[in-house]
Amino acid sequence: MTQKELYSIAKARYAELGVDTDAVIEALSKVSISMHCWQGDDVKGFENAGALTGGIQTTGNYPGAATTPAQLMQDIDKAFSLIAGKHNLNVHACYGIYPDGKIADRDAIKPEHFAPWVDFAKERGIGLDFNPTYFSHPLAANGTLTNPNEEIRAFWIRHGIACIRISEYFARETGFPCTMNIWIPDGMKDIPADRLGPRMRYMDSLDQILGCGYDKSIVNVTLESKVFGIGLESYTAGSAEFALSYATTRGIVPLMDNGHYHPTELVSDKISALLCFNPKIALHVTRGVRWDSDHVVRYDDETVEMMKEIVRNDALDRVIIATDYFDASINRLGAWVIGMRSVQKALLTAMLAPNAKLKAMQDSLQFTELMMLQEELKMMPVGDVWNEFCARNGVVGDASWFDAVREYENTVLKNR
Ligand code: RNT
Ligand code: ZN
Repeated sequence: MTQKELYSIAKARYAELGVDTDAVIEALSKVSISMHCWQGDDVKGFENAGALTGGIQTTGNYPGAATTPAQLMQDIDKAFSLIAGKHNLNVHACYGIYPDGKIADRDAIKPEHFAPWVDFAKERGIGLDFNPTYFSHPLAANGTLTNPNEEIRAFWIRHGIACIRISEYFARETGFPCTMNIWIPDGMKDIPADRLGPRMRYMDSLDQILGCGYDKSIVNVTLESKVFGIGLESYTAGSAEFALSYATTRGIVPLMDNGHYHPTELVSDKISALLCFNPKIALHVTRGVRWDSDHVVRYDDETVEMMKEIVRNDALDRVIIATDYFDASINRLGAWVIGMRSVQKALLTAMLAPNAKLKAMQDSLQFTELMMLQEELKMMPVGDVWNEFCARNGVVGDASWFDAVREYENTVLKNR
């Protein structure tokens, strides 16, 4: 049977459930995910900063990591060519580009250092998102925005403001709003003597950064929480309660990274709670595995459940979806594409569910029927709709996308 025939059978089967697959494909084609640039080079950036710090870690030594802006951009292009739709690119502040080798310190970065990223985005008609980099820097060794040393704290406040200016520049130049996510690793390996002090300084630092005055109609500032980091096991200043309270009281956007909670806590359950109180929320979609919060996203139950919470609550325009993971043990391009396509597969699955019908079953207390239908839905031909979605967007739906990665590895990555 041809793909078209398989699709028309799937279309008919979903129609029996009241789901219009053509409408779903069209809706999914419009969903833009913010793809992180840092999967391509193990979060190294272009400042020759040395080791990755901040309690995050990449493991593995797969050959072919990008080491220059040109290589990273080439890899991003290749990855995008295997992912349906148009997506934002998410850039970290440590990815400034310095052709003369004169690297600007973090508090002195300027829009001009990111101009090649703007050119890249403009040429492809995509938006850019941004992140201050509060790690992998000598002054980050003992805290950034919580630092008890006022000079060091002021340095990092200046960094935050510099990043807001770059975010405004991104938005103005590309014509797409820019999401700027603040995450700091600040915390303690062992039991603190003072938990409140660092949090009060963090609050003040953030107030100073946001107080710089910026165009809120084009820059969405988000604040990401975390539960612990490597070497920061006992205390994290920017905990969930801190970040959420700060974001809601200051009118910025709370960001949940689903690798940043205790293992039995689920972000899929938190999305609706936050939607009650916030006009917008943001997600870092990742996969936590034991101590690591940054494994490559897969098409697993929790990813699907998170996407269901966005889709069935009609919140696609209220939830900023970004990826955040880094794996140096496999082909980095493969990691990008697998993760992005997994988020899309999860979104597709959520969109193909008869959500109104399921909700009505819950409200009328038909719990056995609800469980039955939720399970039966798992056997529906989502793959045939996926293939059609990919075909309509000019990319391959099946595993043959990987041929392009293999070829790229043999012709480009192996020569690095
Ligand atoms: C770290 C956070 C943060 C980083 C990026 C590189 O635990 O998830 O989002 O992954 O800023
Ligand atoms: Zn994150």
